[in-house]
Amino acid sequence: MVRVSRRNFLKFSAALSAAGGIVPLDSLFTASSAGAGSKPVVISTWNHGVAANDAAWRVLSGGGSSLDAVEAGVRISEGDPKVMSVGFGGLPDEDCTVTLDASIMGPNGNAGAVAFVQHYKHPISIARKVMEKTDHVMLVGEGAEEFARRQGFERRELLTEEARKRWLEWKAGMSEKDDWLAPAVNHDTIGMVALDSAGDLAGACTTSGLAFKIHGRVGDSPLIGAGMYVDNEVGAAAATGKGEAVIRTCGSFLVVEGMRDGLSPQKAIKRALERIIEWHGGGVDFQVAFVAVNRSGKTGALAIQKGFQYALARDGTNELIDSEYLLE
Ligand code: SD4
Repeated sequence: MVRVSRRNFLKFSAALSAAGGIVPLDSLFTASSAGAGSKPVVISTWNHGVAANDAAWRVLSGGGSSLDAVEAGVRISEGDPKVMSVGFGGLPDEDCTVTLDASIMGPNGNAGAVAFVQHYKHPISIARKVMEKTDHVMLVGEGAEEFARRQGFERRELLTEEARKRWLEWKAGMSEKDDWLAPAVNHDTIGMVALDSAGDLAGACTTSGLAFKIHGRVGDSPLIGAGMYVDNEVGAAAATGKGEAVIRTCGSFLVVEGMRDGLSPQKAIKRALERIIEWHGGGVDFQVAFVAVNRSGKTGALAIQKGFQYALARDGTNELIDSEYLLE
């Protein structure tokens, strides 16, 4: 059963508060995921998406490109040590090493990605360099880091004291009966998709992946078509949640293909999530959620389980919204 969303927090853009404007609640509701499309618009995953949207909106409202907007947006989460699932301060893997994955895709169909990056705070910007400076799409590990160094990125330690403390607590609670199949403790990857005033789409996705994962594990976020996908003729989508389930089903590509079939972003996400649930035998206990936008600026967001939130910025508003979800 699809749950009706509840808006528990409203954040107005600098422009609105500067104007001293109080926006009637009803008018905010019409700017919801079910509302009519408009541009520019940006939608991103989780509560830290609000700050990320603010940065993206500054680019979009100044007439900037969706590609610049999504990069600027997710860099906020990457740089914030309090966001413990993305970038600097992200939770480490089982060996206490922080490894980052990211992907970016623009309106011309070009894409860039990096995975298993250990010493650079902004993998999304390295991914963009891969897209723009090479004819490759993806670099991983040492090769990605060497490329970043040559591009002038600053090398640094990503593990914060707080993240190390969480790792120590996790380690202390481990027993030999433990495996890596237990539900992951963090699902806070930032995925962001945007439509600019010129009508062009872009997407970005960046993460430290599942906390305490096996050293070397890479999830969906850096995989074009899984963690994020853009087709400028159709729409864009980005994923959060259990990466393995998203990889197996080419999740974001599936959402975009749903829109190509004529579905609204919301219905396209629903169809993709139903496929994931079905694919995994029905009653699943993991979380997967998508955000999406189509060419006309209509947005969608939906999760398998309760608890997912997304941030939506358009028309001078930036709201954090409790997502609809599919399973009880
Ligand atoms: C991954 N999808 O690496 C990511 C994890 C995550 O919110 O936390 N998503 O599988």
